[in-house]
Amino acid sequence: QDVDDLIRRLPKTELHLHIEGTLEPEMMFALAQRNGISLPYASVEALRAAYDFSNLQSFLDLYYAGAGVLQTRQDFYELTRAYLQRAHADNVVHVEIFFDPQTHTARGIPFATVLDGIRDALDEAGCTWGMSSRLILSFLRHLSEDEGFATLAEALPHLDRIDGFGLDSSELGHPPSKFAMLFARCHELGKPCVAHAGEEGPPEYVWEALELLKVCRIDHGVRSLEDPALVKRLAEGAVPLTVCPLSNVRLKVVDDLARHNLRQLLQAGLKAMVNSDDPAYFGGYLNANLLACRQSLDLSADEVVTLVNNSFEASWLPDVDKQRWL
Ligand code: ES4
Ligand code: ZN
Repeated sequence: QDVDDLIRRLPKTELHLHIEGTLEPEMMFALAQRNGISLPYASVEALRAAYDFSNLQSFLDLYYAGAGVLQTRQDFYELTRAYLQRAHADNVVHVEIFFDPQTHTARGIPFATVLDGIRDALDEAGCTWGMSSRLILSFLRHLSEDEGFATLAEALPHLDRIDGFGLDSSELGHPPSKFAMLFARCHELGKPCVAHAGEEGPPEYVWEALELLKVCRIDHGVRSLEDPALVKRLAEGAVPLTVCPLSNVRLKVVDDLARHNLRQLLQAGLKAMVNSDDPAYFGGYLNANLLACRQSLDLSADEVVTLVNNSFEASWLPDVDKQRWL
C-alpha cells in the first residue's frame, strides 16, 4: 500500500509522549527483578491482559503503579533509550516528550535521578542519530497547585535541561484554572507551556487552558468540536492539537477508531496531528497510530502529509530546522 509506505518513510516528529508510558511489560518485569520489587502479576502476559481500560483513571492507576519499578538513573536511561530506538525505527527525527517527576519524587526518587537518566538517553540519540529533542516537565493535575509549586522549586536548578511545562493526569474535576498561578510562574521563567485538555474533559477546559494557562498547544483537544466558538478560536490562533488516536480508543474517549474525529478536526481548519501518548499501554508507537488511522479512516496521502507537516510546524524546533523537514 502506497500510503502505508509513505507513513513509514516520512521523517516525523512526536509531540505527545509520556516517557513513563513507554515502559513495556518486559522491561517492567526486568526492572522489578533487578530492583527487588514484586509485581502483582504472574507474567508479562498476565500484565498485558490487565491493559483493558474502561476510562482514563483505570489506565492511570496501572500506569502509576508500573512506574514504581523505575528507581535509578540507569533505569530512566534504559527506559528512554528503548523508546528512542523505537522512534528512530519509525523515522521519527524529533521528539518532545513529557516526564512526570511527581510520580517519582513521591516515592523518594530524587528529581535529578529522573532528569539525568532521561537526559543521558536524549543526548545520546542526538549524538548517534542526530535526533533532536525537547523535554517537558508535566505537572500532575490530581495533586494540588502547591505540590506543583514544590516540584517547580526542585526543577529550578535544572532549568537549562527543561524546555517547557505541561499538565496531565486525571482531567475531570481538575480544570486548568486550578493551576493558573503555577503556569503564570512557568511563563515568567520564559518557557512554553502545554496542557492536556478536552480528552475526557469538556470544551470549557480547553478554553481555560488557552485563556488562563496561555498554552501554545492543546494535548488531545478532541472534544473541542462540541463548541463552535472554540473551534473558531483554535483555527484563528492556529493552535496545534496533539491528537492520540489509539489512546482515545483504548481509554474509550471514542468507541471505535473508524468514528474518530481526526478528519473533522482537519476539515474544521485545526492544526491536528497524530501522536502516541503511552504506546506501551495503548498498542503502538507513532507509525502504528498513523497506519491504524490510515486503515480505519482511509486517510489519503495528502492527509498524512498534512498531519506530519502540522506536527513539525507545532514543534519547538527553530524555523531553520523546521524548513529542513517541511
Ligand atoms: C495520560 Cl492519556 C493521558 N491523559 C492524561 N494524563 C496522562 N498521563 C499519562 N497518560
Ligand atoms: Zn497524554
